[in-house]
Amino acid sequence: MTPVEDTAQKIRSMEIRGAGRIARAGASAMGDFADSYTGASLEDFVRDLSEAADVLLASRPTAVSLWNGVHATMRGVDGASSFEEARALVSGNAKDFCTRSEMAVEEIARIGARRIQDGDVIMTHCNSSAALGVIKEAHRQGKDIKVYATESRPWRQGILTVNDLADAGVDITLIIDSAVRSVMKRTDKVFVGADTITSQGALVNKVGTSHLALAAHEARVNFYVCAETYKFSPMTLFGDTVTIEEREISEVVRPGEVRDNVKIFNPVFDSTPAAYIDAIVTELGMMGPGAVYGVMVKQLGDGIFNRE
Ligand code: RI2
Repeated sequence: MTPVEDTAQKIRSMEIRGAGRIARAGASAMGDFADSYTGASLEDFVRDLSEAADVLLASRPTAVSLWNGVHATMRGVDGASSFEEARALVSGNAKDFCTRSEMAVEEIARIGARRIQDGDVIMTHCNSSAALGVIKEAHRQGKDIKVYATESRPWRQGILTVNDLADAGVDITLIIDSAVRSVMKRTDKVFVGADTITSQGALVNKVGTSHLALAAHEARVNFYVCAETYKFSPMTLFGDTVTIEEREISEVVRPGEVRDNVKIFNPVFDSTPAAYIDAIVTELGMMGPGAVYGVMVKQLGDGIFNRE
């Protein structure tokens, strides 16, 4: 197995997971591919690089962060005049992307923590490093907060969340996913992460997120999304829809647990319309979902999403 295939396999099996982490892993794999490339022809390099990108992008379909991370590494390659120049570009772009990604998560923590007041009760879903960064920063600032975290079936990423927050000293309570609506009554704010944000400002995130949003809307609880701007999907500007990943039924039931003629449907993400989102916390600042379109158009103009 090549190192690129190894990274793709780790992403597919969820050994590497979380939209930001898979983006950095994809970008790093591209950088490593360039650094260790043994050929010397520009043409061969560009072709093989593109194949490596395809292998990585096939590993998980929903989080556009992976697409943006992988494509960020290829920026300028089409205009390179030599193999060495192209290799240096990919290697440098990969490091830049990872640095910018980590800085964005830290900036989101600082910006998002300002929305949290002393005494707030917060709910979160799944395991988002961006959302947890906000919560931990508020706690670090000495704000007295209490957090409810969902279990997040079937992968139970909520267990990672509660242990992380417990280690940070946050008052944390685990709830099962179906307790969301009743616990929303005692919640002040919801903070979740994002796998993809569409040009319409809709959020695609771990399945169950849309239930939190509906329950928050009903209970008049503010619903915040924490997302680096490389989770904005340029493809949705042109009308593409986001593919919702369906995973193995073995993630839902144990072998022999249900009759053979029981069908199992395991979509692992869902879509929350912009109408249920109060604000998106990005590294550029807080924005309403309606502002996403303008930011995407500017990013396209700046060539951030392009290879050139
Ligand atoms: P950060 C995760 O997906 C969750 O849906 C989470 O909300 C999102 O990525 C963003 O995570 P999965 O890989 O980038 O667990 O904020 O399927 O860490």
